[in-house]
Amino acid sequence: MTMYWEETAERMARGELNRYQLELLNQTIERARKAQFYRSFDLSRVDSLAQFQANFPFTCKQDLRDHFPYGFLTTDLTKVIRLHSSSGTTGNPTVVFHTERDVAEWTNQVARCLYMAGVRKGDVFQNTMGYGLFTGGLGFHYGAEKLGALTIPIGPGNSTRQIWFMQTFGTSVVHILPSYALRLYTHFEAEGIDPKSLNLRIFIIGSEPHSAEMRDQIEELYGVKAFNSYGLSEVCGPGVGFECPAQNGIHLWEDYFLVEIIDPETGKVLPAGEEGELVLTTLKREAMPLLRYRTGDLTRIIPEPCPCGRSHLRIDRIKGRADDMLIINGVNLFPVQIERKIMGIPGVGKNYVIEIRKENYMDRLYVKVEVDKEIFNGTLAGLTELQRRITDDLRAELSVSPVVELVEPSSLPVWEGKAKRVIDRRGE
Ligand code: DLL
Repeated sequence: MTMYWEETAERMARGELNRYQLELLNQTIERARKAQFYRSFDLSRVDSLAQFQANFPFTCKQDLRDHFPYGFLTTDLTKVIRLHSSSGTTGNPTVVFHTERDVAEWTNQVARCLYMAGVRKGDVFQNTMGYGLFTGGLGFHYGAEKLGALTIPIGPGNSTRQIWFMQTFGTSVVHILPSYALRLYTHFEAEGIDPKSLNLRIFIIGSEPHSAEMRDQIEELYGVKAFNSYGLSEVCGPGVGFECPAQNGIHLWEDYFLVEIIDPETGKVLPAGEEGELVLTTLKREAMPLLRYRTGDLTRIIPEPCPCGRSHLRIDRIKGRADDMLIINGVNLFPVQIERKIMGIPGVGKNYVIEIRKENYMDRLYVKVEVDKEIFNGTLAGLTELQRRITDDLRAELSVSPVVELVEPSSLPVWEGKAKRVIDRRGE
Protein backbone atom coordinates (compact mmCIF):
# COMPACT_ATOMS: atom_id res chain seq x y z
CA MET A 1 0.00 0.00 0.00
CA THR A 2 1.32 3.41 -0.90
CA MET A 3 2.34 5.91 1.77
CA TYR A 4 0.91 8.80 -0.22
CA TRP A 5 -2.62 10.02 -0.82
CA GLU A 6 -1.54 11.81 -4.02
CA GLU A 7 2.02 10.75 -4.73
CA THR A 8 2.58 13.00 -7.77
CA ALA A 9 1.39 16.13 -5.99
CA GLU A 10 3.11 15.35 -2.70
CA ARG A 11 6.51 14.57 -4.25
CA MET A 12 6.58 17.21 -6.99
CA ALA A 13 10.12 18.42 -7.66
CA ARG A 14 10.85 21.95 -6.43
CA GLY A 15 11.14 23.57 -9.87
CA GLU A 16 7.92 22.02 -11.09
CA LEU A 17 6.15 22.93 -7.84
CA ASN A 18 7.23 26.58 -8.15
CA ARG A 19 6.10 26.75 -11.79
CA TYR A 20 2.74 25.29 -10.80
CA GLN A 21 2.48 27.83 -7.96
CA LEU A 22 3.15 30.72 -10.35
CA GLU A 23 0.41 29.54 -12.68
CA LEU A 24 -2.07 29.18 -9.79
CA LEU A 25 -0.97 32.52 -8.33
CA ASN A 26 -1.80 34.34 -11.54
CA GLN A 27 -5.20 32.65 -11.65
CA THR A 28 -5.76 33.75 -8.06
CA ILE A 29 -4.71 37.34 -8.78
CA GLU A 30 -7.14 37.41 -11.66
CA ARG A 31 -9.95 36.10 -9.48
CA ALA A 32 -9.12 38.65 -6.76
CA ARG A 33 -10.05 41.46 -9.17
CA LYS A 34 -13.67 40.67 -8.39
CA ALA A 35 -13.24 41.33 -4.66
CA GLN A 36 -14.11 44.82 -3.50
CA PHE A 37 -11.13 44.83 -1.10
CA TYR A 38 -8.51 44.04 -3.76
CA ARG A 39 -9.83 46.49 -6.37
CA SER A 40 -7.40 49.22 -5.35
CA PHE A 41 -4.40 46.85 -5.67
CA ASP A 42 -2.22 46.43 -8.74
CA LEU A 43 -3.51 43.09 -9.93
CA SER A 44 -1.39 42.63 -13.05
CA ARG A 45 0.06 39.23 -13.82
CA VAL A 46 3.39 38.51 -12.13
CA ASP A 47 6.39 36.93 -13.87
CA SER A 48 7.89 35.32 -10.82
CA LEU A 49 7.05 34.40 -7.23
CA ALA A 50 9.89 36.67 -6.10
CA GLN A 51 8.37 39.65 -7.90
CA PHE A 52 5.06 39.03 -6.12
CA GLN A 53 6.76 38.71 -2.74
CA ALA A 54 8.79 41.85 -3.26
CA ASN A 55 5.91 44.11 -4.26
CA PHE A 56 2.51 42.89 -3.26
CA PRO A 57 1.02 44.42 -0.05
CA PHE A 58 -0.05 42.21 2.87
CA THR A 59 -3.60 41.43 3.88
CA CYS A 60 -4.28 41.14 7.61
CA LYS A 61 -7.08 40.08 9.94
CA GLN A 62 -8.15 43.68 10.49
CA ASP A 63 -8.78 44.00 6.74
CA LEU A 64 -11.18 41.07 6.96
CA ARG A 65 -12.98 42.77 9.84
CA ASP A 66 -13.06 46.16 8.13
CA HIS A 67 -14.55 44.68 4.97
CA PHE A 68 -17.07 42.48 6.74
CA PRO A 69 -19.09 40.70 5.47
CA TYR A 70 -18.70 40.58 1.66
CA GLY A 71 -15.62 42.71 0.87
CA PHE A 72 -13.45 39.71 0.01
CA LEU A 73 -16.03 37.69 -1.86
CA THR A 74 -15.20 37.07 -5.52
CA THR A 75 -18.22 35.05 -6.56
CA ASP A 76 -21.93 35.44 -6.73
CA LEU A 77 -23.50 34.45 -3.39
CA THR A 78 -25.48 31.76 -5.20
CA LYS A 79 -22.17 29.90 -5.76
CA VAL A 80 -21.38 29.94 -2.03
CA ILE A 81 -22.43 26.80 -0.20
CA ARG A 82 -20.83 27.28 3.24
CA LEU A 83 -19.91 30.00 5.72
CA HIS A 84 -17.54 29.61 8.66
CA SER A 85 -16.58 32.23 11.17
CA SER A 86 -14.14 32.97 13.97
CA SER A 87 -15.52 33.78 17.39
CA GLY A 88 -14.75 37.49 17.03
CA THR A 89 -14.24 38.51 20.66
CA THR A 90 -13.63 42.12 19.58
CA GLY A 91 -15.45 43.90 16.77
CA ASN A 92 -16.81 42.12 13.73
CA PRO A 93 -16.15 38.40 13.48
CA THR A 94 -14.25 37.22 10.44
CA VAL A 95 -16.44 35.29 8.04
CA VAL A 96 -15.13 32.93 5.40
CA PHE A 97 -17.10 31.70 2.40
CA HIS A 98 -16.67 28.46 0.48
CA THR A 99 -17.87 27.38 -2.93
CA GLU A 100 -18.55 23.74 -3.69
CA ARG A 101 -15.06 23.43 -5.17
CA ASP A 102 -13.52 25.11 -2.09
CA VAL A 103 -15.13 22.52 0.18
CA ALA A 104 -14.02 19.70 -2.15
CA GLU A 105 -10.40 20.93 -2.19
CA TRP A 106 -10.36 21.51 1.55
CA THR A 107 -11.74 18.01 2.07
CA ASN A 108 -8.97 16.63 -0.11
CA GLN A 109 -6.31 18.53 1.89
CA VAL A 110 -7.60 17.05 5.15
CA ALA A 111 -7.81 13.54 3.66
CA ARG A 112 -4.20 13.92 2.47
CA CYS A 113 -3.13 14.95 5.98
CA LEU A 114 -4.92 12.04 7.64
CA TYR A 115 -3.56 9.55 5.13
CA MET A 116 -0.04 10.89 5.70
CA ALA A 117 -0.42 10.24 9.44
CA GLY A 118 -1.41 6.64 8.70
CA VAL A 119 -5.21 6.83 8.92
CA ARG A 120 -6.89 4.35 6.54
CA LYS A 121 -10.26 3.01 5.51
CA GLY A 122 -11.24 0.71 8.35
CA ASP A 123 -10.17 3.16 11.04
CA VAL A 124 -12.74 4.50 13.47
CA PHE A 125 -12.32 8.27 13.68
CA GLN A 126 -13.75 10.05 16.72
CA ASN A 127 -13.99 13.78 16.13
CA THR A 128 -14.09 15.56 19.49
CA MET A 129 -13.67 19.03 17.98
CA GLY A 130 -16.52 21.51 17.94
CA TYR A 131 -18.97 21.30 15.05
CA GLY A 132 -20.54 24.53 13.88
CA LEU A 133 -18.89 27.75 12.82
CA PHE A 134 -15.50 26.49 14.06
CA THR A 135 -13.73 24.68 11.22
CA GLY A 136 -12.18 21.88 13.31
CA GLY A 137 -15.36 19.79 13.37
CA LEU A 138 -16.74 19.86 9.83
CA GLY A 139 -13.32 20.28 8.19
CA PHE A 140 -12.05 16.99 9.60
CA HIS A 141 -15.40 15.30 9.30
CA TYR A 142 -15.45 15.63 5.52
CA GLY A 143 -11.79 14.65 5.18
CA ALA A 144 -12.17 11.53 7.31
CA GLU A 145 -15.27 10.45 5.41
CA LYS A 146 -13.57 10.97 2.06
CA LEU A 147 -10.78 8.72 3.24
CA GLY A 148 -13.35 6.10 4.13
CA ALA A 149 -12.93 6.05 7.90
CA LEU A 150 -15.96 5.34 10.08
CA THR A 151 -16.46 8.89 11.30
CA ILE A 152 -18.07 9.66 14.65
CA PRO A 153 -19.19 13.32 14.89
CA ILE A 154 -19.33 13.30 18.68
CA GLY A 155 -18.15 16.88 19.16
CA PRO A 156 -16.55 18.21 22.37
CA GLY A 157 -17.27 17.63 26.05
CA ASN A 158 -18.96 14.88 28.06
CA SER A 159 -15.83 12.90 28.80
CA THR A 160 -17.68 9.88 30.13
CA ARG A 161 -19.52 9.55 26.82
CA GLN A 162 -16.29 10.09 24.87
CA ILE A 163 -14.69 7.18 26.71
CA TRP A 164 -17.77 5.01 26.27
CA PHE A 165 -17.71 5.59 22.49
CA MET A 166 -14.01 4.81 22.35
CA GLN A 167 -14.60 1.54 24.17
CA THR A 168 -17.78 0.53 22.41
CA PHE A 169 -16.81 1.27 18.82
CA GLY A 170 -13.09 0.54 19.04
CA THR A 171 -12.06 4.09 18.16
CA SER A 172 -8.59 4.03 16.61
CA VAL A 173 -8.11 7.71 15.68
CA VAL A 174 -9.07 10.69 17.84
CA HIS A 175 -9.11 14.32 16.75
CA ILE A 176 -8.66 16.37 19.89
CA LEU A 177 -7.35 19.61 21.34
CA PRO A 178 -4.06 18.87 23.15
CA SER A 179 -5.32 20.61 26.32
CA TYR A 180 -8.45 18.42 26.25
CA ALA A 181 -6.40 15.26 25.64
CA LEU A 182 -4.65 15.77 28.99
CA ARG A 183 -7.88 16.58 30.78
CA LEU A 184 -9.65 13.58 29.27
CA TYR A 185 -6.94 11.37 30.74
CA THR A 186 -7.97 12.40 34.27
CA HIS A 187 -11.45 11.03 33.44
CA PHE A 188 -9.91 7.73 32.35
CA GLU A 189 -8.08 7.66 35.70
CA ALA A 190 -11.25 8.48 37.64
CA GLU A 191 -13.13 5.67 35.89
CA GLY A 192 -10.26 3.24 36.44
CA ILE A 193 -9.83 2.59 32.69
CA ASP A 194 -6.40 2.35 31.11
CA PRO A 195 -6.61 3.99 27.66
CA LYS A 196 -3.81 1.71 26.51
CA SER A 197 -6.21 -1.21 26.87
CA LEU A 198 -8.43 0.31 24.13
CA ASN A 199 -7.92 0.27 20.37
CA LEU A 200 -6.43 3.81 20.20
CA ARG A 201 -3.65 4.23 17.66
CA ILE A 202 -3.43 7.83 16.45
CA PHE A 203 -4.25 11.22 18.01
CA ILE A 204 -4.55 14.28 15.81
CA ILE A 205 -3.73 17.27 17.99
CA GLY A 206 -3.78 20.90 16.96
CA SER A 207 -5.67 24.15 16.72
CA GLU A 208 -3.79 25.58 19.70
CA PRO A 209 -0.11 26.03 20.57
CA HIS A 210 1.43 23.12 22.44
CA SER A 211 4.96 22.05 23.21
CA ALA A 212 6.82 18.91 22.17
CA GLU A 213 6.80 17.96 25.86
CA MET A 214 3.01 18.05 25.90
CA ARG A 215 2.86 15.87 22.79
CA ASP A 216 5.25 13.38 24.38
CA GLN A 217 3.07 13.22 27.43
CA ILE A 218 -0.07 12.58 25.35
CA GLU A 219 1.69 9.81 23.40
CA GLU A 220 2.89 8.18 26.58
CA LEU A 221 -0.38 8.38 28.51
CA TYR A 222 -2.48 6.96 25.69
CA GLY A 223 0.08 4.74 23.96
CA VAL A 224 -0.54 6.47 20.62
CA LYS A 225 1.27 8.48 17.97
CA ALA A 226 0.18 12.13 18.13
CA PHE A 227 0.40 14.32 15.02
CA ASN A 228 0.49 18.10 15.02
CA SER A 229 -2.22 19.62 12.83
CA TYR A 230 -2.13 23.27 11.77
CA GLY A 231 -4.67 25.48 10.08
CA LEU A 232 -6.70 28.66 10.27
CA SER A 233 -10.22 29.42 9.20
CA GLU A 234 -9.32 32.41 7.03
CA VAL A 235 -7.67 30.20 4.41
CA CYS A 236 -9.97 27.14 4.91
CA GLY A 237 -9.44 25.68 8.40
CA PRO A 238 -7.51 22.54 9.37
CA GLY A 239 -5.59 20.83 6.56
CA VAL A 240 -3.15 23.66 5.86
CA GLY A 241 -0.26 21.78 7.41
CA PHE A 242 0.34 18.48 9.15
CA GLU A 243 3.10 16.30 10.50
CA CYS A 244 4.26 13.25 8.58
CA PRO A 245 5.41 10.00 10.21
CA ALA A 246 8.85 11.61 10.82
CA GLN A 247 7.00 13.88 13.35
CA ASN A 248 9.59 16.57 12.89
CA GLY A 249 7.93 19.70 11.57
CA ILE A 250 4.68 20.48 9.80
CA HIS A 251 4.46 20.05 6.01
CA LEU A 252 2.54 22.93 4.45
CA TRP A 253 0.78 21.98 1.21
CA GLU A 254 2.49 24.19 -1.33
CA ASP A 255 0.17 23.23 -4.17
CA TYR A 256 -2.53 24.97 -2.12
CA PHE A 257 -0.56 27.81 -0.51
CA LEU A 258 2.36 30.04 -1.27
CA VAL A 259 4.39 30.19 1.95
CA GLU A 260 6.58 33.01 3.26
CA ILE A 261 8.14 33.86 6.59
CA ILE A 262 8.50 37.59 7.18
CA ASP A 263 10.04 39.80 9.81
CA PRO A 264 6.91 40.98 11.68
CA GLU A 265 8.46 44.41 12.28
CA THR A 266 9.82 45.27 8.83
CA GLY A 267 7.71 43.00 6.61
CA LYS A 268 10.87 41.73 4.86
CA VAL A 269 10.86 38.13 3.62
CA LEU A 270 13.26 36.08 5.75
CA PRO A 271 15.54 33.31 4.48
CA ALA A 272 14.66 29.68 5.29
CA GLY A 273 15.59 28.83 8.86
CA GLU A 274 14.94 32.24 10.40
CA GLU A 275 12.03 32.71 12.74
CA GLY A 276 9.27 35.14 11.85
CA GLU A 277 5.59 35.44 10.96
CA LEU A 278 3.96 32.98 8.58
CA VAL A 279 2.34 34.59 5.53
CA LEU A 280 0.10 32.53 3.25
CA THR A 281 -1.34 33.15 -0.20
CA THR A 282 -4.18 30.84 -1.17
CA LEU A 283 -3.64 29.28 -4.60
CA LYS A 284 -6.87 27.40 -5.19
CA ARG A 285 -9.53 29.18 -3.16
CA GLU A 286 -12.46 30.36 -5.23
CA ALA A 287 -14.93 32.27 -3.06
CA MET A 288 -12.42 34.18 -0.97
CA PRO A 289 -8.81 34.12 -2.12
CA LEU A 290 -6.31 35.82 0.19
CA LEU A 291 -3.08 37.33 -1.06
CA ARG A 292 -0.09 37.53 1.31
CA TYR A 293 -2.24 36.96 4.38
CA ARG A 294 -0.43 37.60 7.67
CA THR A 295 -1.39 34.69 9.90
CA GLY A 296 0.12 36.24 13.05
CA ASP A 297 1.73 32.85 13.79
CA LEU A 298 5.43 32.68 14.59
CA THR A 299 7.54 29.85 13.23
CA ARG A 300 10.43 29.12 10.87
CA ILE A 301 10.93 27.05 7.75
CA ILE A 302 12.94 23.89 8.34
CA PRO A 303 15.43 24.04 5.46
CA GLU A 304 16.44 20.36 5.33
CA PRO A 305 14.52 17.95 3.05
CA CYS A 306 12.24 15.53 4.89
CA PRO A 307 13.04 11.79 4.96
CA CYS A 308 9.37 11.02 4.20
CA GLY A 309 9.95 11.95 0.54
CA ARG A 310 7.43 14.79 0.36
CA SER A 311 8.83 17.90 -1.27
CA HIS A 312 6.46 20.35 0.43
CA LEU A 313 8.32 22.48 2.94
CA ARG A 314 8.12 22.02 6.67
CA ILE A 315 7.67 24.63 9.37
CA ASP A 316 8.55 24.27 13.01
CA ARG A 317 5.87 23.84 15.64
CA ILE A 318 4.09 27.21 16.10
CA LYS A 319 5.69 29.19 18.91
CA GLY A 320 2.59 31.32 19.41
CA ARG A 321 1.07 34.38 17.85
CA ALA A 322 3.01 37.60 17.71
CA ASP A 323 0.36 39.08 20.02
CA ASP A 324 0.78 36.23 22.57
CA MET A 325 4.16 37.57 23.58
CA LEU A 326 4.28 38.65 27.22
CA ILE A 327 6.47 41.48 28.40
CA ILE A 328 7.24 41.06 32.08
CA ASN A 329 9.26 43.96 33.50
CA GLY A 330 10.76 44.43 30.06
CA VAL A 331 11.60 40.76 29.47
CA ASN A 332 9.89 39.15 26.44
CA LEU A 333 8.59 35.63 26.72
CA PHE A 334 6.08 33.28 25.12
CA PRO A 335 3.65 31.17 27.16
CA VAL A 336 4.80 28.02 25.37
CA GLN A 337 8.32 28.50 26.85
CA ILE A 338 6.76 28.03 30.27
CA GLU A 339 4.85 24.95 29.13
CA ARG A 340 7.96 23.42 27.60
CA LYS A 341 9.77 23.65 30.94
CA ILE A 342 7.03 22.51 33.28
CA MET A 343 5.64 19.66 31.19
CA GLY A 344 9.05 17.99 31.24
CA ILE A 345 9.18 17.85 35.05
CA PRO A 346 8.01 14.62 36.72
CA GLY A 347 5.13 15.20 39.15
CA VAL A 348 3.57 18.00 37.11
CA GLY A 349 -0.08 17.25 36.32
CA LYS A 350 -2.35 17.93 33.39
CA ASN A 351 -3.17 21.64 33.52
CA TYR A 352 -1.59 25.00 34.27
CA VAL A 353 -2.39 28.71 33.99
CA ILE A 354 -0.25 31.81 33.89
CA GLU A 355 -1.33 34.97 35.67
CA ILE A 356 0.36 38.34 35.58
CA ARG A 357 -0.34 40.93 38.23
CA LYS A 358 0.90 44.38 39.10
CA GLU A 359 2.46 44.51 42.58
CA ASN A 360 4.26 47.62 43.86
CA TYR A 361 4.39 48.96 40.30
CA MET A 362 6.24 45.83 39.16
CA ASP A 363 4.96 42.95 37.03
CA ARG A 364 4.71 39.63 38.86
CA LEU A 365 4.45 36.31 37.03
CA TYR A 366 2.34 33.63 38.74
CA VAL A 367 2.36 30.10 37.40
CA LYS A 368 -0.33 27.82 38.83
CA VAL A 369 0.43 24.20 38.20
CA GLU A 370 -1.68 21.13 38.88
CA VAL A 371 0.34 18.31 40.39
CA ASP A 372 -0.28 14.65 39.67
CA LYS A 373 -2.12 12.36 42.07
CA GLU A 374 0.98 10.65 43.53
CA ILE A 375 2.69 13.92 44.42
CA PHE A 376 -0.54 15.34 45.80
CA ASN A 377 -1.02 12.34 48.08
CA GLY A 378 2.66 12.22 48.98
CA THR A 379 4.75 14.14 51.50
CA LEU A 380 5.04 17.87 52.06
CA ALA A 381 8.76 17.58 51.34
CA GLY A 382 7.91 16.15 47.91
CA LEU A 383 5.65 19.10 47.13
CA THR A 384 8.19 21.64 48.34
CA GLU A 385 10.90 20.03 46.25
CA LEU A 386 8.68 20.10 43.14
CA GLN A 387 7.81 23.74 43.70
CA ARG A 388 11.49 24.62 44.06
CA ARG A 389 12.43 22.71 40.91
CA ILE A 390 9.73 24.41 38.80
CA THR A 391 10.72 27.85 40.15
CA ASP A 392 14.41 27.29 39.45
CA ASP A 393 13.87 25.85 35.97
CA LEU A 394 11.55 28.68 34.98
CA ARG A 395 13.88 31.34 36.35
CA ALA A 396 16.77 29.87 34.38
CA GLU A 397 14.70 29.68 31.18
CA LEU A 398 12.92 33.02 31.36
CA SER A 399 15.21 35.35 33.33
CA VAL A 400 12.11 36.23 35.33
CA SER A 401 11.44 35.04 38.88
CA PRO A 402 8.01 33.40 38.93
CA VAL A 403 5.76 32.68 41.88
CA VAL A 404 4.89 29.01 41.47
CA GLU A 405 1.71 27.76 43.13
CA LEU A 406 1.00 24.05 43.19
CA VAL A 407 -2.66 23.09 43.13
CA GLU A 408 -4.73 19.89 43.35
CA PRO A 409 -5.30 17.70 40.30
CA SER A 410 -8.32 18.86 38.22
CA SER A 411 -8.76 22.07 40.24
CA LEU A 412 -7.90 24.70 37.62
CA PRO A 413 -10.61 26.07 35.35
CA VAL A 414 -11.23 24.21 32.10
CA TRP A 415 -12.24 25.65 28.76
CA GLU A 416 -14.98 24.84 26.32
CA GLY A 417 -12.73 24.91 23.23
CA LYS A 418 -9.20 26.18 22.93
CA ALA A 419 -7.22 26.66 26.15
CA LYS A 420 -6.85 30.22 27.47
CA ARG A 421 -3.80 29.87 29.62
CA VAL A 422 -2.84 33.46 30.24
CA ILE A 423 -4.73 35.83 32.55
CA ASP A 424 -3.27 39.30 32.50
CA ARG A 425 -4.51 41.24 35.53
CA ARG A 426 -2.16 44.18 35.13
CA GLY A 427 -4.91 46.46 33.88
CA GLU A 428 -7.30 45.70 36.77
O1 DLL B 1 -7.99 26.36 14.73
C1 DLL B 1 -8.32 25.43 12.53
C2 DLL B 1 -7.93 24.11 13.04
C3 DLL B 1 -8.90 23.25 13.53
C4 DLL B 1 -6.61 23.69 13.02
C5 DLL B 1 -8.55 21.99 13.99
C6 DLL B 1 -6.23 22.44 13.46
C7 DLL B 1 -7.22 21.58 13.96
P1 DLL B 1 -8.94 29.06 13.88
O2 DLL B 1 -9.95 28.84 14.95
O3 DLL B 1 -9.19 30.08 12.85
O4 DLL B 1 -8.72 27.74 13.07
O5 DLL B 1 -7.56 29.36 14.61
C8 DLL B 1 -6.39 29.48 13.88
O6 DLL B 1 -5.08 28.74 15.78
O7 DLL B 1 -3.69 31.05 13.43
C9 DLL B 1 -2.94 29.52 15.21
O8 DLL B 1 -2.71 30.68 15.97
C10 DLL B 1 -3.71 28.51 16.05
N1 DLL B 1 -3.34 27.14 15.67
C11 DLL B 1 -3.98 26.32 14.82
N2 DLL B 1 -3.34 25.14 14.75
C12 DLL B 1 -2.25 25.21 15.56
C13 DLL B 1 -1.19 24.32 15.91
C14 DLL B 1 -8.32 26.54 13.57
N3 DLL B 1 -1.10 23.08 15.44
C15 DLL B 1 -5.24 29.78 14.80
N4 DLL B 1 -0.24 24.78 16.75
C16 DLL B 1 -3.91 29.81 14.06
C17 DLL B 1 -0.31 26.03 17.26
C18 DLL B 1 -2.26 26.50 16.14
N5 DLL B 1 -1.29 26.90 16.99
